Amino acid sequence: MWLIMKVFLLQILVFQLFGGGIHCQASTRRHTFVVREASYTRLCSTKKMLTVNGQFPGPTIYAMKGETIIVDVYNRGKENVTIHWHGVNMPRYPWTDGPEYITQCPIQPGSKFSQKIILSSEEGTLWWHAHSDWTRATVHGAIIVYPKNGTKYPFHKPNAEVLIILGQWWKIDVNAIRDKGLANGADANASDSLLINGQPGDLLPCSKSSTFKLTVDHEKTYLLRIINAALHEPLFFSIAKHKMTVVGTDGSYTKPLTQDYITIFPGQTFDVLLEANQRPDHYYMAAKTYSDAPTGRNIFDNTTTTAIIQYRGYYTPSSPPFLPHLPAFNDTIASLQVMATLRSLADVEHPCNVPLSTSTKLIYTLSINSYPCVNDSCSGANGTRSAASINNISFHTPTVDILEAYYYNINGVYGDKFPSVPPVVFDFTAYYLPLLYQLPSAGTEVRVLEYNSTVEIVLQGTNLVAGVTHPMHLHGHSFYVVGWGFGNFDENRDPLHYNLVDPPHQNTISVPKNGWVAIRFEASNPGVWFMHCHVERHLTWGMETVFIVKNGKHPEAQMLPPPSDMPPC
Ligand SMILES: *[C@@H]1O[C@H](CO)[C@@H](O)[C@H](O)[C@H]1NC(C)=O
Ligand SMILES: *[C@@H]1O[C@H](CO)[C@@H](O)[C@H](O)[C@H]1NC(C)=O
Ligand SMILES: *[C@@H]1O[C@H](CO)[C@@H](O)[C@H](O)[C@H]1NC(C)=O
Ligand SMILES: *[C@@H]1O[C@H](CO)[C@@H](O)[C@H](O)[C@H]1NC(C)=O
Ligand SMILES: *[C@@H]1O[C@H](CO)[C@@H](O)[C@H](O)[C@H]1NC(C)=O
Ligand SMILES: *[C@@H]1O[C@H](CO)[C@@H](O)[C@H](O)[C@H]1NC(C)=O
Ligand SMILES: *[C@@H]1O[C@H](CO)[C@@H](O)[C@H](O)[C@H]1NC(C)=O
Ligand SMILES: *[C@@H]1O[C@H](CO)[C@@H](O)[C@H](O)[C@H]1NC(C)=O
Ligand SMILES: *[C@@H]1O[C@H](CO)[C@@H](O)[C@H](O)[C@H]1NC(C)=O
Ligand SMILES: [Cu+2]
Repeated sequence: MWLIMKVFLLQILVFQLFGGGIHCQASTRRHTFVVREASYTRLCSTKKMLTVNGQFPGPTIYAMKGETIIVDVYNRGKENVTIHWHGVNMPRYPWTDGPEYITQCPIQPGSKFSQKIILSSEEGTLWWHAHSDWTRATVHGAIIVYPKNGTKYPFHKPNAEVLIILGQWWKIDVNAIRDKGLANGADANASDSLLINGQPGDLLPCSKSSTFKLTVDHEKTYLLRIINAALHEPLFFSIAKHKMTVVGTDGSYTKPLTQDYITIFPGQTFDVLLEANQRPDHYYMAAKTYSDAPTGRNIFDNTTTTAIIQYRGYYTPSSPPFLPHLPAFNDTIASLQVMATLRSLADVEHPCNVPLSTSTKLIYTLSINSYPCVNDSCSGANGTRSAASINNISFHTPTVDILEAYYYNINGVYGDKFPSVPPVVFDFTAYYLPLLYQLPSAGTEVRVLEYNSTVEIVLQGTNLVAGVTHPMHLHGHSFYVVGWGFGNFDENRDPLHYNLVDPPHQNTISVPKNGWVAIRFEASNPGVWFMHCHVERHLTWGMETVFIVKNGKHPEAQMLPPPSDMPPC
């Protein structure tokens, strides 16, 4: 009798837990993110670091195209934090996009913010990360967006899917490194190792048993969802004796592109198909840094991180496993190979909507800069303090977020005079440049865009201080990459060679060292949207700016009202 009673009670409980839940699970999914400290051991030493739910890399969010997900973010750490959904366009809802002091004030220790992730046209691999100081080194994870019910991948369904998150590991607290760099004006110290799924791999000390292993079956196909979550380093990635076929990037499908290696810049994602079609054995997948700064100013992590692909079956494995060939650390041409050949799918189900003409043309220069220090006492180049700018404005982060300042008409937080062209036109990529140009001006200027304007931005690298590559990331809009080249953009000649047929659709694009990239998008998402270099130290130095996209006339073309629990400043 007692037993029957218990079973009966249990049934009621089960009914409430699952039966009750189904109703709301159909349209929304809800996650809990608890940001808190946890101890992690890598490279023979242990440190405390911020994590989400004690996981590193953090939890994966699974979704279907077009869904809205709610994440209840609890800050149980000791520092301010914000979370950004990287590559999610958040239509009409910048409120929970995440960049600190741009769209919100930080979630302070002990408080909570319920964030919406509003998916629309994105499909593929995206990710989420902290968007406050350098916390994203450890606070990040994947967002996987599956095709809607009734639609499928534009390629043969893989036998399995594997997440590959690339990262960087410092033995000490990353924010201590950031603070020290800010204090003495120096470039940050290189990390102690690169990571694949949180692990340095067995070429590094104390890492053998924890190396990430992927077991594969011969003749099966695997979809690798690769994310570069490293703070600073562009990465070459390859798999020994296997080809990879790129089928998507940044939450958008591409024409299949078969490669021996890919270069993945910070912030970017790639979906690649791996066919396990080699002799059953053990093979390394490996990643190492691409770094092209001038000799003497080239501080980068020179380690190689590995994981193992292990065929199932009975055989005597090669020892050690085969290591893939990766380009030389400074091979700029190799680093651009995928970018040079990547094309969007541009078919009936995945149309290419690149604006064929543009109403707003902007030219933005990306520069490393320097501020003089008394008696050349700083630790940057020639005793200066390192800085960075867009159109010579080194962004000064306000203490009230720009979104609320805009929405509530709070004066004095930002100006709307961001220049649409460089204030001084010079030979941007010349070998020798006047030292006078190295000094930036500082400010909190935004560029206001009319609703539905068609925008072209030419991102022009300069050779000030050090011409290096800059992976530029735009919030709120994915863009089409219509052209790129080395040297200075030529407004008469270069547009003739634009790809307006099947340009890739991305949210992060690397502007080559001493070169340029042209992107186009329709400013159809009203709100406040950050654009910045995804090399974290360049962001810290000021290589960032903001777009305000105005409301359109129709109510459906206007920003939605804020949630009631916006974190206070
Ligand atoms: C999608 O289809 C699956 C199985 O066919 C079903 O379980 C699920 O509820 C559907 N999801 C939505 C959002 O319609
Ligand atoms: C950076 O590295 C140098 C040399 O190894 C070391 O002396 C310095 O303390 C490091 N700085 C930080 C912030 O770790
Ligand atoms: C990187 O490391 C390798 C061996 O570990 C060394 O031979 C090479 O000189 C290093 N390169 C740079 C640019 O530091
Ligand atoms: C790359 O670095 C090596 C030294 O490590 C140097 O000899 C070579 O010229 C560099 N290549 C380029 C393209 O800068
Ligand atoms: C700068 O150098 C001069 C001459 O050596 C010295 O007199 C002065 O105190 C220094 N200033 C600072 C701020 O260190
Ligand atoms: C940037 O602005 C500063 C301060 O006004 C000026 O000294 C510098 O020459 C400018 N540089 C460029 C490249 O416009
Ligand atoms: C936005 O622009 C497109 C053309 O690019 C046009 O078809 C559409 O009607 C416009 N939408 C609104 C709301 O103005
Ligand atoms: C450092 O100073 C020297 C001498 O004035 C100059 O030639 C060089 O370009 C400077 N380097 C940087 C990065 O400013
Ligand atoms: C945390 O955020 C609040 C609100 O913006 C701010 O007043 C405070 O200075 C921040 N704390 C730190 C350590 O930055
Ligand atoms: Cu940069």
